[in-house]
Amino acid sequence: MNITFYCSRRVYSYCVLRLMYHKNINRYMPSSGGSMRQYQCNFVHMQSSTKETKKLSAVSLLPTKLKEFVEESMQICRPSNVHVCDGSEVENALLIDKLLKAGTVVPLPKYKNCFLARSSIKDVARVESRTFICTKNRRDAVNIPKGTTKGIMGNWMSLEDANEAIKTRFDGCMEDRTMYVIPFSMGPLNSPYSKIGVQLTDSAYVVCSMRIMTRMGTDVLEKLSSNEENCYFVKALHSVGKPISGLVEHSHWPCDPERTLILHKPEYDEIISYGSGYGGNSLLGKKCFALRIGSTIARREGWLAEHMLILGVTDPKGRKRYIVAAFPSACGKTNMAMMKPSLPGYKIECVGDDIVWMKFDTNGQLRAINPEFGFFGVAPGTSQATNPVAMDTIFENTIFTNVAQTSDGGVYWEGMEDPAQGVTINDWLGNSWVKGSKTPAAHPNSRFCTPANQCPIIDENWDSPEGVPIDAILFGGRRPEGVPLVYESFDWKHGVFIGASMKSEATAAAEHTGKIIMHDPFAMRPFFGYNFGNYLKHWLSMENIPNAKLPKIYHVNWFRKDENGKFMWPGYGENSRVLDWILRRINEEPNTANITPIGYTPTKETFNTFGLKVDFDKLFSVPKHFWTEEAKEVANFLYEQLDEDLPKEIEEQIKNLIDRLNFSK
Ligand code: GTP
Ligand code: SPV
Ligand code: MN
Repeated sequence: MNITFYCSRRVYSYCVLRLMYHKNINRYMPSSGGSMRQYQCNFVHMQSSTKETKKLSAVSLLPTKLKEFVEESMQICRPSNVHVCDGSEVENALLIDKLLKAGTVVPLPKYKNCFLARSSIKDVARVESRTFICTKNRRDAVNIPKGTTKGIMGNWMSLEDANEAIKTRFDGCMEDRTMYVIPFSMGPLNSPYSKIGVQLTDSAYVVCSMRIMTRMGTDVLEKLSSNEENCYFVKALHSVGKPISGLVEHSHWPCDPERTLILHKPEYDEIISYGSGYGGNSLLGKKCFALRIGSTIARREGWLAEHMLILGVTDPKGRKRYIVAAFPSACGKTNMAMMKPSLPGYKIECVGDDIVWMKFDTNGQLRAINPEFGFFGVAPGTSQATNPVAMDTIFENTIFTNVAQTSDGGVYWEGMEDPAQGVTINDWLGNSWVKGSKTPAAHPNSRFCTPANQCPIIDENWDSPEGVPIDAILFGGRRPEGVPLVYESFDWKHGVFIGASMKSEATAAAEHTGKIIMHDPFAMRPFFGYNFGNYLKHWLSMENIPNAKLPKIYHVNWFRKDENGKFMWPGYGENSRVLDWILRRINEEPNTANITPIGYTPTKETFNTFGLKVDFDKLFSVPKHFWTEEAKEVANFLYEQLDEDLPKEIEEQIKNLIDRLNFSK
């Protein structure tokens, strides 16, 4: 039997193995490979000697369930080509070459294997208003607000409307394009915490980015086909889209902003994303899978999928702890995860910077994995002074998007050290730019996409299938006023209430404009996959897990400002002082806390401000007037948004807070 394969080299070897398995063949003779997508080999069939010549595509050899998904999607999207990705270096090089030719990326010769992509100006961030959870019943997807209040915790769409929207958008959208089949794993392939997904996309940029952000390629295919009876994967269909007019505005970055739609069907574990090639809209393993679909799976299976960093912190005595921290988008997760501690004797190691999957194990220990494989981090503000570890990570094998470019083949963004004399800058749109210009050099949501294992302080257990043990959970946000640097919850229920009460200034990570302070419970407002009331109940239910050792819960705020509008706290590496106090609390050191109406705050004696010029009392003050208003506002928000969905435990927490404030001085 003589067979021609249309695939790349690693998929080819995978195909050969599968074919041998299925056709009961136990010997084959490879003939030399042709071009990238054409391989031939002669199979020697031991049962019969009949020779047949067949053209076979890599798709037909995929595990049945995956083959069906690909074929159904091919019928709808009608691509001119299908490419099953193997994740190899060779494949990546070919795709980068294609992107270079199309002008989607340009090389950055100053660094090793780095590229710069410039997106369409209409496609620069997540679009929350066009992101929907699609379920049979609305209340499964979103909480139902009181009366005419507009719900802000995600959008719902009926399955019928979703299917109609998909039909009108995807029909023939990949004509003249290649459909890439990306098999990927969120989490180490051999971890019980991990899950597999397959993304179909018509964007080579997305393939190259998914290769950095996830464990992608043949190993995943092999895992899927090793257990065909239980071949489970999350289905993710993505197209950058084609405008109705047929006119593609930027040929190097096709998209359809007018009709962009990001849909999730948690009852089917499906993601369908149309019209955008940027970030969380298109790298579907990230927010769509690991958080929205992930949180619904987590609820079903009794674990947590959260918008959190994970770091390991070792104190001067050599005691190591792991903590997780939930801050809204562009509020400091990557920076904290890679912190260079200012306190002597401390060591920080990075496990993850954006997403955590965690579960109480049979011993009641909370364990966490980072489901991702890379960092998709905010570029502006990253410098040797603020995040030297990131600076040591990102100048190799990195795809930058929407940063500025320097004439010596490098990159530039706001906050970064100035380039050498004589070096000129082109802004993210490609126009010549000088310091002091009214417009920024880099887009505020410009990002680097870089492999996690390049981080010089990556934790030795970051890839470990059993995850790392978690001892503390932090919540935080950008709160210019009233909110102390750090406080600790009284107990688990109070901690859940603190998570529910989170607020933060809007950032450029999504389409919100202005510095309005928005509610962002658990830093998950844009990422809930199901009813926020049920999400709170799920968090509260962790108390009922037999022998669960519930970690302490904290709220932190690096962004409090003084009367002149200046940050009161230096932040970044100095945040290690907050960790120092948290570790004292975990280690149950005596006399470490003052009781305030909102929780425990540090005592002056046990919070290390040595060498810093900060006003401790101001930094930790809990102004009664501010907090009385805050409590009222939060109560109002929770009652109005959640109405019938508000858990009674949270209602009790609201009352307790108001009581404590009333009785306080
Ligand atoms: P996403 O990737 O969108 O989820 O963002 P993130 O939470 O990882 O935020 P990131 O660490 O990228 O920080 C976003 C911005 O906040 C950057 O411009 C940082 O320079 C700034 N930032 C981070 N930590 C601090 C801090 O401690 N103090 C101050 N003032 N700014 C900070
Ligand atoms: C965020 O917005 O929280 C991000 C960037 O981490 S994106 O991948 O676009 O969601
Ligand atoms: Mn994020």
